[in-house]
Amino acid sequence: MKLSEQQLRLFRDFGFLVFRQYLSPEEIAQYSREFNAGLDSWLEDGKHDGKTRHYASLMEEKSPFIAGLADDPRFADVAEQLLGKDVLAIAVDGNYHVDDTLWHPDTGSLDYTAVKFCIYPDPLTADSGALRVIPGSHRDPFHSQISREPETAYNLAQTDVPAYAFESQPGDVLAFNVALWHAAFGGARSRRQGVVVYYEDPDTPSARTAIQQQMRGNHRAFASVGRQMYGPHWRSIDTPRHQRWIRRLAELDVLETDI
Ligand SMILES: O=C(O)CCC(=O)C(=O)O
Repeated sequence: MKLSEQQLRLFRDFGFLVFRQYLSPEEIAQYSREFNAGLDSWLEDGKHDGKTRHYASLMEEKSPFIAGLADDPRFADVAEQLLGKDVLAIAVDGNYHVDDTLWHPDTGSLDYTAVKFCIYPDPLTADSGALRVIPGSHRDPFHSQISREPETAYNLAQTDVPAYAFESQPGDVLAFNVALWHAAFGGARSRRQGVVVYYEDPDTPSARTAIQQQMRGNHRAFASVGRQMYGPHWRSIDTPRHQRWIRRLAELDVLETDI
């Protein structure tokens, strides 16, 4: 799939892009099944209590279709075009969210670029947990000026920060630059969100260092719940591009956890 000049420009200038009905109804039905199977398999009694946010990797054998989306040209080729270079697939995972997600970007460093595709398998509106993004907030100086405390900084409630709300139907996908500020409000307990994340394949020392630092944090998060980030299923996906990702992560010394 080839993005148009306008789509690339929209992503560059505003930091996000919406793809309506990117996954077919059949695909989203399979996505939905595997999502629950994957997330529930990381729960002690196999059922989410709706009380605390629950996160699980979807790179495992319980969710082969979802894990395979990282290799799907609709995601991998598009990520390469959005970032304008080779990318590395970093994570495919899911969340049962339970509370509002307050305003934040996903990275503390602008030394590398990355894109996150968000898949919400249930219909969402602005007030029932749709992802909100602040257009253009992925780049400095705007990026660094925004406050995590809009109440104090701007006398605005979190929900009143000016933003675009990604109101969605199952099958819609939003891709955003991970430096973009985002939030979500009013979702139901166990609101489902899946993501596919790619980092740029670093070709400068500063990008490489920033990615290595970020990856250590990613591995630590997995280790804290007794899991390995990249298990046998993920490592065994046998496409040339996937195997190149694995080799490159190893070369960058970020395939394994060092803790
Ligand atoms: O609550 C949400 O849907 C947003 C989650 C989030 O912050 C993210 O995907 O980075």
